[in-house]
Amino acid sequence: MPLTVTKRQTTPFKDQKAGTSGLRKSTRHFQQESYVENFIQSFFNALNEDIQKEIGDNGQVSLMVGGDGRYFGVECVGKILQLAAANPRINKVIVAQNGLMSTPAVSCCIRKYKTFAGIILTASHNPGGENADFGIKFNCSNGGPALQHFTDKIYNLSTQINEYFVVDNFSCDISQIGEHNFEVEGRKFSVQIIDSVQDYLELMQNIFDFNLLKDFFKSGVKITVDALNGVVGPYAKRILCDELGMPESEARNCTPLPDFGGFHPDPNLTYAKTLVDLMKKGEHDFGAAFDGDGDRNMILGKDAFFITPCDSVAVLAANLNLIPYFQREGIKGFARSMPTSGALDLVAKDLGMKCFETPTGWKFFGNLMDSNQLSLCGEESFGTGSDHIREKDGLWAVLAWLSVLANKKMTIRDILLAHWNKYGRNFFSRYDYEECDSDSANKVMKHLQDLFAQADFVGREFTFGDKKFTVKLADDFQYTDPVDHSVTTKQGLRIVFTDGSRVIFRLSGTGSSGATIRLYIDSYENDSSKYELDAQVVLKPLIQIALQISQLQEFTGRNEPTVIT
Ligand code: VG1
Ligand code: CO
Repeated sequence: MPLTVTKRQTTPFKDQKAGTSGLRKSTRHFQQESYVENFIQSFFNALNEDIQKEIGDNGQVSLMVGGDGRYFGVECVGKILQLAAANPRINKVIVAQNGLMSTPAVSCCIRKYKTFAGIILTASHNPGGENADFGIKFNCSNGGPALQHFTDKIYNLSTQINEYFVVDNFSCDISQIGEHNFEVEGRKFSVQIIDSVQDYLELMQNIFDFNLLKDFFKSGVKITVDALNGVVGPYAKRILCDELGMPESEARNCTPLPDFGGFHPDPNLTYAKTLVDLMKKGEHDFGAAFDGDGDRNMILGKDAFFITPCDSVAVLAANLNLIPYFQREGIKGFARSMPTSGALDLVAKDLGMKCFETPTGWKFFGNLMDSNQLSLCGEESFGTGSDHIREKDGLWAVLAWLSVLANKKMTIRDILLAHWNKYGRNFFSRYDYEECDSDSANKVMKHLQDLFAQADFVGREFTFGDKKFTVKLADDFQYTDPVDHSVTTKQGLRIVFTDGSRVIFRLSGTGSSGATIRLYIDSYENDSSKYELDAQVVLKPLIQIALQISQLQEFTGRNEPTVIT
């Protein structure tokens, strides 16, 4: 049957505005008629302008499409193919086999196959399924998340859209690797199905010393991972089991499922509890969990010794020279998101390197990497990564940690103790108050802004028990990108005290309903007798003062956070 383009009338949705990382809504919301079509067509309309600018009148480009396997993903790939086939500016779409591709693998493949852009079908660490969340995220030709000016453009176009173009009878079997060729109204269009696990494996082989890692696995060390039924499972099995020799039985929940088997695929101490409980038994030396789309990681040592993501990136920074990729490429600089603790800054200072402080969200690291100023970066939200791609990378972080362990021949706990003894320890915790009602969450933020505006707030003293804190700075974090000079405002209300301790309040930009308030607490300690204390005990005065200043409990009626990290 000949393939022809149909123009279809539509009316705009008013809510297609991307948050911290793409558009996230309930699956049912995405399933509304024309919802996906409108959003993808708006993306194509924005993209076509860029193609015109960069390649000219007859320019055609290719597109990468993958997703984390959650419910509605395969159906959505089908819709994207029908719309892409109708767009004369796109001559090829590369899709991972069965549409399954981790976020880091999409970034890797955009760079490897040199596609003009990419679409990732994921709501990342949000639960999946018919009654949970779905998400769509756009990436650029550098492999990184689209920048604000581009997502703003898509949003503006989505508020005015009145038509989209589809090839109704277009279909393609995405389970078979290979190239499928089509002709749409006399124009050639192809769909290439790739094995992204192989592509990602090759990238990792180029970064790490696989022989060293194989020997490490043979040495008797017990390693286990839990993919929470997210998309990283097949990558973990192939790399850790087939290549490096980890027993299959240690690759837990490694089959991607549309509802993640009921897990909330967020690798933290609350939602990855089964791994935490397993590690507490003391039978394993190393445990790691990943989120739904495989860009986050949580790393635990023996007896569930927890490495905060802030410490994780700092320890890796101090040991990067052990990894072949960095021996070859050199170390260009470091970066962390503003709420992430200052542990990384201390290593940077020691090495004489720069450490950038960016707003929350991986998209802010891309320009720094593209301009050769950044090699390693991290976020407190279990994100660690390097300039090998332009997304955070959970499995990369695991291989980086295993490389450090294989070289140092020390336990995770001893590595951390040695690190704190050299640099001091940044105690860090994050309290998440999920699904607060939006009005009360806004009231908390407004209350803080009003306080910050008072002339005498700086200098004010707060006490809890015998601890006294004096406000040194209170502001709404703002960032000027050193490369493109774009300014991003309202990135978190922070109070910095005279001793360097910080408390930060932010509203999450990845939720699909209500509001999540995040409270971040960071405090530096260089009294070595305190390094092994529990962070919750050490930070208690600061946490109580943060709650007192913000009146968070009074405004929201919430006495306890949903998640403590
Ligand atoms: C959260 C994290 C942020 C992370 C983002 C995307 O955003 O705090 O650090 O980059 O999720 O991660 P927010 O706005 O909810 O605080 V993922 O794994 O969802 O792509
Ligand atoms: Co994620």
